[in-house]
Amino acid sequence: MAKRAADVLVECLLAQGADRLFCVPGESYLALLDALYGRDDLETVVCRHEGGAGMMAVADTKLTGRPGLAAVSRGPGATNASIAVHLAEQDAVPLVLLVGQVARYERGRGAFQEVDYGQMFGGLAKAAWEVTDAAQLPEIVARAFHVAQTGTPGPVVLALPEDMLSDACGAQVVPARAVTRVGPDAGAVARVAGMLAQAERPLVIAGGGLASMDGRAALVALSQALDLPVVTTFKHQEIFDNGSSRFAGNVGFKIPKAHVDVLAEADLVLALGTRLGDVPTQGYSFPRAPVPAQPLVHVWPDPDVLGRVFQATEALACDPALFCKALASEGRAGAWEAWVTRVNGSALSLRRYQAREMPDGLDFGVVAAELARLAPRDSIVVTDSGNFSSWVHRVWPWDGTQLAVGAVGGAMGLGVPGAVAASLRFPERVVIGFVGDGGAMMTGNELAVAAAVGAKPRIVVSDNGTYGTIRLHQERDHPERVSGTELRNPDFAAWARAFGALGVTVSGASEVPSAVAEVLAFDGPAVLHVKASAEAISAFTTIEALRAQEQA
Ligand SMILES: Cc1ncc(C[n+]2csc(CCOP(=O)(O)OP(=O)(O)O)c2C)c(N)n1
Repeated sequence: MAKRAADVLVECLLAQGADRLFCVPGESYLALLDALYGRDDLETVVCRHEGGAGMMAVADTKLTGRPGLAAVSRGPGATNASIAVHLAEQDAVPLVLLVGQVARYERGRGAFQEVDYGQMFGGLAKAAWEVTDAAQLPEIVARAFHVAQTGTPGPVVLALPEDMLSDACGAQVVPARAVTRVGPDAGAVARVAGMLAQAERPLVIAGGGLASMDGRAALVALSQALDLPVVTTFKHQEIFDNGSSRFAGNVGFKIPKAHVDVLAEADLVLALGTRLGDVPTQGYSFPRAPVPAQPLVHVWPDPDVLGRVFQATEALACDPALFCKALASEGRAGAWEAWVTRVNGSALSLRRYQAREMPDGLDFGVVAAELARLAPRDSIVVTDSGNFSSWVHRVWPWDGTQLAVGAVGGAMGLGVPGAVAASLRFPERVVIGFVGDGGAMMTGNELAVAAAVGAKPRIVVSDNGTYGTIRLHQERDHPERVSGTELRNPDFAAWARAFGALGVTVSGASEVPSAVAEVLAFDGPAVLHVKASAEAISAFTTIEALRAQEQA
């Protein structure tokens, strides 16, 4: 009996190395679900919202380096999943999203839940193709995975007409194509070595393009060989040992100006594996756009990115890890111990944290610090987007070996599904998902998936009764006019228990050590509900201080 296209599709996905599909079902791809029936080589993880399914796939790719895979229904399923497509684009990680599509004879007729995905995802995805001929399915799947991983990695959407999936298909599986890693031009590396020989205060800005273990090793080797200080980009603090004498900090949000001023003393910047967006450049101020104040070496695999904003002295379209290796082999070009000590001292001053007594709840730093103290060193940290993560970034003992998942693109809702996906991928490790009360309620229903599949994320909810990040901006721009940022929350411990998870609430510092120990020791999904202070609005400031600044 001839195979269905859906059966061939499963074989194609396996050939690409896929082993897990996050999905919310839809009648538009029943044949695919049927082709997955009873298979254990391609696990189907049934999620509760397509945003959650997509976020799990994004987290999975961040942990494995292989493209994340999700399947959603047409129309509303696809629109729900679009947050993950946007995030994969912002974070430059490979994602393949399969979308059920109306039958071919219905296309263009305004059929039930019909969407033109090429248009819808046009500005978000690297590509969005509709497979109208089953005979071409293997070739298009192989291309989708390839495009997702090459150049600037990102999302690719495949729309699969419902009737096409049931067509007889005799096409052969197309094997995975190797992703070419382009090395640096030898002449350019020699010129960069020459620039280093002239420099007195060089600085490396290292981003997610070096997040693989191979990339991190190459970065460390470069930093050691040439004595280069390294500052990491937003949500990529994990890629370099924060205890190293060459650690120069993290250029995330709300970094104290004093530290940025020290970094800006650099007389040569090597931006490696980062696109240099507005966050790592602190609003395009350091390096300054479009013409930096100091010579800039920019290394990123995609030539389209280089030169788009910054006028680099040397722009190398190549694999950043291969660049690190090539430059390290050029040998040490100069001596700048005092500079390394200076930037490292400034970075370290930001990592020291003194918890504050607050009138309205716990300084979230108390909980983050206790988890940092007690959690196993190889714990995986997943952070949602929000101010609570400012404490995590500040107090976590990042040693360059840990895995971490966070949304560079700042999307809320990655925390809970990301932690579920991480726990599924690394069942033997402790996975801690930090979320705010805002993010927890966006995709927190995915806790039901943890219970269903035996994942054991430890979710830590900072319940400060506000969309704190926005409140901080609001207090800056419109002091004492709290509008649209307050939250009234459920009892998050009871909420956890409703999912079959452990639920523990802490409201005072003295309760924290035993609560943290209990949550870490629990053999199942758990929620630590932290009654957090809103006054302590971030790890760097308070509402009172913001208001005082405004008055001054
Ligand atoms: C999906 C999405 N919606 C809205 C925003 C805008 N936003 C950024 S942070 C934030 C508030 C986060 O609040 P919470 O999760 O409670 O954490 P907190 O900042 O209070 O620590 C909002 C609304 C966003 N980044 N993503």
